[in-house]
Amino acid sequence: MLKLGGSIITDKSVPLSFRRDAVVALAGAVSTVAESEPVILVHGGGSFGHHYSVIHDMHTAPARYDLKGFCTVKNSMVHLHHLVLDALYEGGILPYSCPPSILVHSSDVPYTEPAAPGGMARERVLETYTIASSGLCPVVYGDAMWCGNGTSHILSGDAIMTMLAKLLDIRLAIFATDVDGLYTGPDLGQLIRRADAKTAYAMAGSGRGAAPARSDGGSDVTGGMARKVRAAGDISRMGTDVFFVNGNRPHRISDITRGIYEGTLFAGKSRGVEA
Ligand code: IP8
Repeated sequence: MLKLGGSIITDKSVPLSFRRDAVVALAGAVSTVAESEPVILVHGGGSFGHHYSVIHDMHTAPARYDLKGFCTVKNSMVHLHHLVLDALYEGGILPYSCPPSILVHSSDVPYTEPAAPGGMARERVLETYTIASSGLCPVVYGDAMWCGNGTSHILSGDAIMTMLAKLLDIRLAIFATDVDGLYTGPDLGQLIRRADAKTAYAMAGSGRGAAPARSDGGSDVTGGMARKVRAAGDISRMGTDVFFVNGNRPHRISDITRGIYEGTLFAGKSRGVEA
């Protein structure tokens, strides 16, 4: 399971800027993996969804957000998703679009994460594995979601990663961002090679389940790196190895599946991966 972060698929400093070449290159690396094992992709919102979420003041907590704003955010994600699908196809992947609204019951959309499995359309989630096993590659994305009773919210791709990991037996979970992994300090400092769930929760700062810090200069309504790290803690506690790697070096993603990594590992069960 691989999350393509918004910082990889878009230029977050320029609204509505898709990084087509980066996604095509990633698809090339991922397609080699998909030849030997099922792959599920999730992508973030970057300078599409987050750009409009900030403008329309939409967040992860359900509320009666302005409906025009809700539609604008959601439409921007459909637009980005379409661009991602085309670039994945060009790079050698056969993408199967899975809007999150088919995987989550709208009236049950949880607003605290990790999300409860009760909120998921279990059969649909299990079906993503069957689809991935058939040679297609399911592609899910963070989105603006209807919650019922006039409320909506932003569901991040990181929360989707946690939700999928709860129902599927995931071998590896990889978060591709625009840096080499996680570092000991804010000015990069030293790359952390290996950590565990406890460290993840400590690093996420505000503690498990608490409101995440804005780690992206206020332009990331879902909490940026803090939320990703918390998701890594939750997924690794389920027994899956979780990696943070630089998506601008696509071979690092395929290397992980061969037992070699350059990045940060949150160790689940030991699977013999070497630094
Ligand atoms: O980039 C957020 O997904 P994320 C999607 O994975 C929207 O947090 C609509 C902002």
